[in-house]
Amino acid sequence: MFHKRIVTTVAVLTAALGVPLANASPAAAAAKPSRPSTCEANWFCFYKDDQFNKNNPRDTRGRVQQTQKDLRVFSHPTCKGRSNGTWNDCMTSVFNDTAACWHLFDSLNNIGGYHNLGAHDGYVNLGTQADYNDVVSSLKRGGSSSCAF
Ligand SMILES: [Ca+2]
Repeated sequence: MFHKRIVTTVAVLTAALGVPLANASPAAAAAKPSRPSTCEANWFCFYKDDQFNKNNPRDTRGRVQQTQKDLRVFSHPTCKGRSNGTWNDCMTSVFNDTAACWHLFDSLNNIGGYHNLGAHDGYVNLGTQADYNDVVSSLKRGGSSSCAF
C-alpha cells in the first residue's frame, strides 16, 4: 500500500512537470519537426526558405556547430537585398541537431532580442512561428540542453 502511494505521487508529479516543460519550448505548439536529410547529425542548420527548403531543394543550407556572432562571415549568393549575399538576415527555417539549446538573435554580436531553440528541434517557418523571418544575425550555443543561459 505504501509503495503504491509513492508510485501514484511520482506519476502525478511527472504529469504536472510535463505541462510547463512542454510550454517552455517555443515550438511546442507544433509537433517537433524531424531532422531534414540535408542537416547532418550534430549540426545546427539554417535555410533560406521555409520547411528546410522543401520547395527549393537546390538552395544549400548553412550550418554551424559553435557560437557565431556575425552571420555576415558566411556568404550565400541567393540571400539578396540587405543580406548582401550573406546569411545575415536571411534564414527562414532552422534545425538544431546539436545536444544544446541555442539563442537566435536578431542583432549581431549576440545582443538584444532572441528566440530559444532546444536540442533536436527546429522552426519550419521562423516568420509564422516566431515573427523572425529574415532577421537572425547571430547565434549563441548554450552549454547544455537548458535554454537558461
Ligand atoms: Ca538582423
